[in-house]
Amino acid sequence: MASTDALQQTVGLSTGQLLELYRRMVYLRTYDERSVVYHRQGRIGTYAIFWNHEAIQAGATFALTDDDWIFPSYRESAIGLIRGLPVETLLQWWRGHPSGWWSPADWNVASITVPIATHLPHAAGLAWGKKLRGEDTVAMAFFGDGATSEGAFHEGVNLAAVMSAPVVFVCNNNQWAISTPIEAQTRAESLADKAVGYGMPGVRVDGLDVLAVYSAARDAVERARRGEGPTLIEAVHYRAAPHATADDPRAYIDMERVEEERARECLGRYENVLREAGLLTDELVESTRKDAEDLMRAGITAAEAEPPADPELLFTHAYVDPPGNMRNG
Ligand SMILES: Cc1ncc(C[n+]2csc(CCOP(=O)(O)OP(=O)(O)O)c2C)c(N)n1
Ligand SMILES: [Mg+2]
Repeated sequence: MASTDALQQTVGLSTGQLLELYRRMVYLRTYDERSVVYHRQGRIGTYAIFWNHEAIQAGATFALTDDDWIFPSYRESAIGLIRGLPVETLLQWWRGHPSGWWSPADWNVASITVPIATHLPHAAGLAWGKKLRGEDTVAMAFFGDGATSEGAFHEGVNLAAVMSAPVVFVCNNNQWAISTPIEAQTRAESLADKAVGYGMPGVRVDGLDVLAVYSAARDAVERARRGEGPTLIEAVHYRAAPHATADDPRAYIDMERVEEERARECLGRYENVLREAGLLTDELVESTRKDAEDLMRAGITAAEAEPPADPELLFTHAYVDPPGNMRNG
C-alpha cells in the first residue's frame, strides 16, 4: 500500500517496528489508567499520572538499544516495562514495598527519581564513564519543564557537554510544574534554547507525535554514538491530567483547556496514522489492549500476594551506628 511505504520512508521503521511502538504505547497507557484505578481502590499509594505522555516515553526510548541506559523521573515510573521489568515490581514501588526496587544494572534502567533533576548528573556521569571504558552506550534522561530551573539540571547538562558524554536529555515540557505554569518558570522563549548556552544542539518536537519524538531521539542517539556529545530534546505538549493522584488541578488550571488537550491525546493520534497506512485493524487494537490489561491484572495480583515488608527495614540502611533509642532491646 502506497501510504504504508510513505510512512516507512519518512521514519525509517518497518511495519513490525511501527506496530511494536504502538504496543508499547498501549502498555504504558493501560498501566497508567489501571494505576489510577488501583490508587482509588487503595491498592497503591499516591501515583504520578502520565496519561498523554506515552508518545514521549515510547517514542524516545524506541531509539535505544537494550545496552543503553534510561534515567526516569517519577513521571516515567513505568518506563521499565519497555525493557521487560515486571509490572508487579513497578506497582510495588508505588506501594512502598522494598520489592519495588530493582538493581539498575539488571535492566539498564536507573531508579525512579523523585528529587527533581538530581538524576541528570548521574546520567552524565554514567555516560562519561562508559565512554572512558570505550563502550558505545548512550544514556537517556527524562525530566520536566520545572526541572530546567534546578541547579542539578545545569550541572548535569554542562558536565555532559564539556565531556562530550553520550547523553540524550529529554525534557517533557507539559507546561506545568505542579501548579507553576511555564510562564512563571522561565523567560526563555523555548527550553530547547537553553542548549545553546551549553554548546549542544537543542531540538523542539511535538510531544504528542510519537514518530516526531522517535526521529529526534534517533538523531540524538546517533550523534551521541558518533562521539559528538549530548543533545537536549524539548517535547512540547500540555498536562492533560492532575500532577498526581494527590493533586486537584481545578484550583489552578482551566479545565476546558484540559478537555481540549484530552481530545487530542497521543495514542488515538498514532492509531489514526496506523489506520490510514492500513496497518491497524480493530482486532489488533482489541487484542493489544487485552494483552496489556491481562498483564496489569496479573501484575497487581502478584504484587498483592507478596508478604508485607518488615517495618524494621526502614532503619536497616539508615545508620552505621543506630542511636540508642533505635537499637533493639
Ligand atoms: C528538588 C525537589 N524540589 C521540589 C520537589 C517537589 N516537586 C515534586 S514534582 C514538582 C514539579 C516538577 O515539575 P516538572 O519538572 O515540570 O515535571 P512534571 O511533574 O511536570 O513532569 C515539584 C516541585 C521535588 N520533588 N524535588
Ligand atoms: Mg512539567
